[in-house]
Amino acid sequence: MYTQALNEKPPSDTAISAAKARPEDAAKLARFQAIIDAEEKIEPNDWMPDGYRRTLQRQISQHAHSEIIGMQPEGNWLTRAPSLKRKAALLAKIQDEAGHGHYLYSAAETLGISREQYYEQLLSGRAKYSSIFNYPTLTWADMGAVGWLVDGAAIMNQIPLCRCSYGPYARAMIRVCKEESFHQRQGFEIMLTLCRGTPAQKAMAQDALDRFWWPVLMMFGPSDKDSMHSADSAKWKIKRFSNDELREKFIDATVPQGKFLGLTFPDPHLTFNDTTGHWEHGPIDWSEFKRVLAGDGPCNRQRLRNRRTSEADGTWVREAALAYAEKRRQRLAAAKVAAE
Ligand code: BYC
Repeated sequence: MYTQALNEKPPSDTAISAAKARPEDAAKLARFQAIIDAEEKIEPNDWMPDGYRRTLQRQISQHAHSEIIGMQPEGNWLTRAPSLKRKAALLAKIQDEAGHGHYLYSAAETLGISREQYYEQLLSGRAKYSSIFNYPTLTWADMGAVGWLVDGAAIMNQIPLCRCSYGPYARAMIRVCKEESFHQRQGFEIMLTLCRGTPAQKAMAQDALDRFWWPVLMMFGPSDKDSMHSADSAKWKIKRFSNDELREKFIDATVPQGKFLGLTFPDPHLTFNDTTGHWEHGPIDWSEFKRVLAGDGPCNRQRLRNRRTSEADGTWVREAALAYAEKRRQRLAAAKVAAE
């Protein structure tokens, strides 16, 4: 999607240390910030401060990893979907997520790190991916909860990213958001069907909400006071809303949907504040969030193990594709020589 040939060679480590040692050129910085303040896009070959580049490399690649790892909890239910229609929709959703991962890796590559290097960061356990995908999907209702809540949270976070200052990321997000909104609807529709079904089906939907609600709220990241990257990201118009603002918007949008389903949120403190017009929630267990980020969530090890196995199992496919491309190149070159 983005032409790598346009990119400058990534700087060597020595060049990076030299750049760190000298203060950024004040005039360049001022011009860069003026472009951002004028709501214009920064493009891959434009000058950008190291911090802006690093923030985007980190965020976009984490986002890509989340899409790819996020295929696993749903893949778990593909062979057990309750009907052909449900299976087809779930399969399409999972394939969309693979596509999102690829757009995002392409966008991240424009920042001077190759896709293979990003993969390596993920497989070695150095890169983060969204905490939510370290929770198990225990019942079919979890497919409803993931679509309704996880994709619902993803849309809330990603719609503002369509206006992110970095062109390739913003453009990738437009298509991703369109597809996420179909995902959210298919999830809600699964929940609606279960909630209108037998008491056992409704109980299954309630159980899925009980297990996913708090981890979904954590998807938006630490509270604003603990969010170390937010100030820079807001200044650079990567983030348009803070973590807490997006969490609040999500709760405001989702609580009426849950009430429509006839479900109860697992938060005794959840109350509507008539003065502010917002729902207020109880305390989030940030120790759980930290545990999951540190690699000790219910499924962290399994998710990475599966990813590493897939990468190893796919080696022969990549090698075969490269060998075929090389043979084809040689055949075409030979045919050209023969024709001359
Ligand atoms: N999980 O300073 P903060 C999807 C980390 S895919 C893990 O607030 P920032 C889907 C954060 O990285 C959804 N880590 O950071 C796919 C940082 O650590 P590092 C994925 C988290 O970046 C398949 C530290 O905590 N969406 O929807 O300003 C199926 C401090 O945080 C999390 C995206 O990736 C977390 N939840 O803000 C279905 C969206 N939260 O990196 C659905 C793009 C925070 O310094 N990303 N951390 O080691 C963003 O918008 C921002 O990166 C975040 C965090 C709001 C997530």
